[in-house]
Amino acid sequence: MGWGGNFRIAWRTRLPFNPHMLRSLLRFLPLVACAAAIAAPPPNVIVIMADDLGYGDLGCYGAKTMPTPNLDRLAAEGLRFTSGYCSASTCTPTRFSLLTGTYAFRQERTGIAPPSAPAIIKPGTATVASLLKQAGYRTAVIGKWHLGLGDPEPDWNGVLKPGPLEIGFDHCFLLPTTNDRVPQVYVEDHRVLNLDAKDPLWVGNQSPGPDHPTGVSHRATLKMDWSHGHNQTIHNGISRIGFYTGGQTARFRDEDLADEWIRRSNAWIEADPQKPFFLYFASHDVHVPRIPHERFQGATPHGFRGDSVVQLDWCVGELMKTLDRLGLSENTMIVFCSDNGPVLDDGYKDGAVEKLGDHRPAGPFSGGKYSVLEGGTRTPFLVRWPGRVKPGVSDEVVCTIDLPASLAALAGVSLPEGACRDSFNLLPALLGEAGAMGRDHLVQQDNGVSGNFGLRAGEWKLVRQKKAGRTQAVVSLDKRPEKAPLHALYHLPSDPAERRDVSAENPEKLRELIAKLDAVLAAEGSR
Ligand code: NG6
Ligand code: CA
Repeated sequence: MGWGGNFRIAWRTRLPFNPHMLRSLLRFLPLVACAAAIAAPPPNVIVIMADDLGYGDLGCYGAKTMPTPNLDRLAAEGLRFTSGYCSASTCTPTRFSLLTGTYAFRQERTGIAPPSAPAIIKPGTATVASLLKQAGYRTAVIGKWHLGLGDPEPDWNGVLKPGPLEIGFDHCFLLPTTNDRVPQVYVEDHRVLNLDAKDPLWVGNQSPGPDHPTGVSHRATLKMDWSHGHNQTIHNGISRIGFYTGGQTARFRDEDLADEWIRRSNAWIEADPQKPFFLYFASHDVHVPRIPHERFQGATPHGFRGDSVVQLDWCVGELMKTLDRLGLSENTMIVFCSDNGPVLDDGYKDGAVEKLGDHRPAGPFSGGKYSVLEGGTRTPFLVRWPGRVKPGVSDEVVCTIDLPASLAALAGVSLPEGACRDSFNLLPALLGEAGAMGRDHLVQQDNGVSGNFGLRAGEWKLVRQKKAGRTQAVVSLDKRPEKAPLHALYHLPSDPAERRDVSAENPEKLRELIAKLDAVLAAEGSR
């Protein structure tokens, strides 16, 4: 399937109306209908990526005390995947793979990016954005980037290049890193927005001087206390990772991030709703520091972590409203996913641990953010396209890394040689077509530094620790007290929580999966 540029030009051409034309049109209606079916305009695509959202965090995935009506509606009107994954259990590697379609462990320095990281995806790399742009789409990324800017480092007061615009996006409006890291400014296209040249922005990893207030020196003044790390420069009463000074007119308030990104997304969609578009909406919810807008504070019994889920749900609802208002809902494919599994205390004392109650952020799974157990990467995954996708639930294995190949297929673009090396075209499975299959295997990585891996293959899951004897889920939701062996094998249908290592009973399966994992890790690509 696919729609070429010519169709789109024909589709956009408006003919002057007259009665003679109407008569001819009626006479040839069957033919016209047939042609219209062939020349259906390519769908718009919105990929909404949540941050640190777990499998169990939404109503449609079983949460009882997180009101998520908009996401539940999205699920009810689309396909809800029970084996939808991101490719890593931290942000930067998942986002790298979402865009490039290549496993992050294949490229150096794709772990969590520091504030002054250079652009991690090199200009010229084929990405989901460049492929759709090639098919005639307008392309934008709005939200959290966390894939580095500039080369060899960001020029905060100058032109921030390379970045998204050099890998296929026409427009970007970004939080450059992640909001617990400095600086709290927006980057629009190639520049920091609202920067006053008389007050340059300085960003560094050493304190600029002994008088510079930090989360340590001014701890009593903070509006949210830190629990580990996150105790350097203070902005908006919250201390962060890293140091910065200046750029006062450019700084945002954490409470306003979601509103601003929705405003910007709506404006960008509305600017040219006739042309097909691809929007990558990268929410910061529910990453730390969790500072939802005042109107969402207290929305759940779970403190700011729960309230941030509600804010995220509001964002999804606003995007859906915009599509409805512009008459675009029917022909827009929305993919909703997360960048890694859940975490409770990720460096701030925001009540996530104390106010958890009976809520299970990772649903039935073990582990969470930073872990290669299922909770680290098995996350909410929804696809809605009313004109095309029949509502339902799918148990097929799909992953965010498959979006480049699948969306390229949707737009009728072929992948360049050597590009998107681990991205499978799963379009039929993503659209819920009868008999369509998902992946038969998927490698799950953590931040990429520890060298732990998971391999999901059918009903089986192999977990490989870099070193035997380490606890399985470092800093994770349910840090396991037991020491993990080098390899463990789990049978997911009977043991979704990966508690019973069945490798002794299944030596052949174990050998097969170890060999498969080794082969994927050693190969140039797995597509
Ligand atoms: C860790 C941070 C954590 C979070 C994570 C990145 C500390 C102690 N922990 O290093 O708070 O920022 O990096 O999260 O600093 S991610 O979702 O963007 O990958
Ligand atoms: Ca994340």
